[in-house]
Amino acid sequence: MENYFQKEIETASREEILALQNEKIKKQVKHVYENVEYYRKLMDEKGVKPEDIQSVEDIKKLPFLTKADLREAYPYGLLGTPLNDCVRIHSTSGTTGKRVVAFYTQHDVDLWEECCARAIMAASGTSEDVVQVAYGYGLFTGGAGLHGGSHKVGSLTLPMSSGNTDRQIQFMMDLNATILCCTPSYAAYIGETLAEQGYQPKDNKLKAGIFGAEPWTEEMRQSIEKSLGIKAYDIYGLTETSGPGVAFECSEQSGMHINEDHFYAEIIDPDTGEVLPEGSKGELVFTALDKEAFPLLRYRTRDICVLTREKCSCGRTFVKMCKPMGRSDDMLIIRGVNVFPSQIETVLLNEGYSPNYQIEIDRKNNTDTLDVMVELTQEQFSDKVADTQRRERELEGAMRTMLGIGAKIHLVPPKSVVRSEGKAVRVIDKRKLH
Ligand code: DLL
Repeated sequence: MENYFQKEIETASREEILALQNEKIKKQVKHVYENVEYYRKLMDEKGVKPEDIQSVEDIKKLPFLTKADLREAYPYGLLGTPLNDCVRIHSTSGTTGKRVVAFYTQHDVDLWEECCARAIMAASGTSEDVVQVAYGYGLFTGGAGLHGGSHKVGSLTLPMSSGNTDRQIQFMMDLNATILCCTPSYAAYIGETLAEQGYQPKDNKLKAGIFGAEPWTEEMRQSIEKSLGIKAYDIYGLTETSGPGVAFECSEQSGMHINEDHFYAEIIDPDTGEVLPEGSKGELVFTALDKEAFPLLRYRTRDICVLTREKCSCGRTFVKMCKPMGRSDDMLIIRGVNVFPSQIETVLLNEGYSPNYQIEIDRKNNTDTLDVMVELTQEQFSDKVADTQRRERELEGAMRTMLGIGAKIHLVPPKSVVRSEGKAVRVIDKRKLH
């Protein structure tokens, strides 16, 4: 039997969802126009007034917001309420430029936690469960989001935060954790460490995992499911829209339902900004329909994605997004060819290698170089040089077929690729093209 947190809205008819969205967008645009000077200016420049937005169909008249706007308006320029009404901030890790700082009223926190509760229940969670939250706590939204969702479901919450893997395993085993929440790369690492400590997948009580915050492939899902003996569910979100829980996977495990009562999704052509018809591949853009403190309209996520409205066996009617297929800004262009890191991961897992790898791009004599360090497992490790070289050549062949360009493969000893307790650093681009 499918498990819902808010069945009525999660399974509402298309007409009901549309009616709700249309009602919310009118109020929201008015709220933003009246309270966010930065966005009011953008609307004025485009000649759009709040009255022009009567339904979600009209959203395409509104200007986009980008990360550059967030930087420019840092820190308070996009606040929709007095700072005094806010109860929390979260922030991105912000490797380039200023961090993104997002603000929340209590109402915003409540809605966000409900979205996460929907994700936990869609992954079979109930008040009987013990939810181990191993996403980072603090400025990152992962820990706080799933923690709040777990409370709303009424599960027993283990607020572990990320890291300290031995302690994670001790709590998981001693306190019978049934649901694990963390990044997929950390889940894979926990699985690997459990095996090293002599545990079989059946030795733990876990039944499900809720993994997101970074791209991961179907092959990686299968390998995590096997190593932990669980069903692994995807969850998506970004700091700018609250955090995790914008979209979540259900029992069908074939894409993530977007919480459409709170977020309106569009797919646009990243070059022209034109809205593309449903089913097209393009950049995902979100409009928050009822956030108070940080009410972003038409925020460009840079995530490349496809939306589908095919009927889902779980009974939910919310539109589904596929796993993000890369970003319009992290797509690598190597010797003129577009390469997504996820393609490289797919080849590695298909060829039986571990998901522990690092991609290094450089430019020598004006030619791009692509090197992939791939970690061998203990079983695969061989001290015969000829053996290793043969395998490297084989993998290079498979890589060329997938990418259309050559990559140099370096098979490296077990444990030599640095492990991550949060988001894995997969790509080192030394070309300094930006
Ligand atoms: O990563 C929020 C989150 C926390 C999501 C925990 C899921 C679980 P940011 O740090 O702002 O927020 O990063 C947002 O991460 O635009 C995507 O590119 C990527 N991302 C998030 N979830 C997924 C996912 C959190 N399931 C950025 N698959 C987004 C692929 C994801 N990429």
